Amino acid sequence: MVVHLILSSLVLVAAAQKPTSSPAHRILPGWFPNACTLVICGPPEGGLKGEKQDLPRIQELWGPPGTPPNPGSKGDNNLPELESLKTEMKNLQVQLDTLKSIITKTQKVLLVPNGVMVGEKIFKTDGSRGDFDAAQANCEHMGGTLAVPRNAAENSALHQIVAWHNGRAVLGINDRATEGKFEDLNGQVIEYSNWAPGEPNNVGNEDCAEMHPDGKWHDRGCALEWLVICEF
Ligand SMILES: [Ca+2]
Ligand SMILES: [Ca+2]
Repeated sequence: MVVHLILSSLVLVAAAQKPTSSPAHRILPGWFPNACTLVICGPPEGGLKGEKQDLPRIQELWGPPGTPPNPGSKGDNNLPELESLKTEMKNLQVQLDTLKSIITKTQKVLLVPNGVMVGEKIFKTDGSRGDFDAAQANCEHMGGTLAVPRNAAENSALHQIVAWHNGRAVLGINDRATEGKFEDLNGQVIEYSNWAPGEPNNVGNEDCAEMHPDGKWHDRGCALEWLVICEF
């Protein structure tokens, strides 16, 4: 009799837990509310989606497994466009720098009207005077350098300013390093000169140069005082 009662109870419990077609959210008799069920599924027949069918495409783009993409692979299709953008940005930066330079020069010419423009260079003076080192320091303070004519046109432009002042102006050249070799302020031997006849003669150790009102150059001692003309 006891055995019969136990078997009957098991049959009732099993019947209560039999799955039905009822909605999943319905709490079935004998189930615990808020309990969880773990469902483990095997891979679908034919493999996971994108596993096998996408492999050739991936290998086409990136090469065989275990190898990094190379510059010639189809995965680098964006590289030429990227390089093109970089080049374009560099060109824009150059144009911007040029524009800034022109604006800066224009502002300086407006601030100091006693200037002459020749090519992309501007010679100007604020009327100050000084020896070679003071003149260079003054020009640097204004954002320029001491005037150095590089060709006949520049010499003519500088000559105009010197003639207006009817004086002598110091040039941004000297032969302090090597006697007889006149260099610009960057240490480069000058390629253009307009020395007066018999100059430079280094009389009494003359290592600097001045422009006379006739536009000709003379070497002179660097401690003399001249009209300061800067170039920008
Ligand atoms: Ca000399
Ligand atoms: Ca001389």
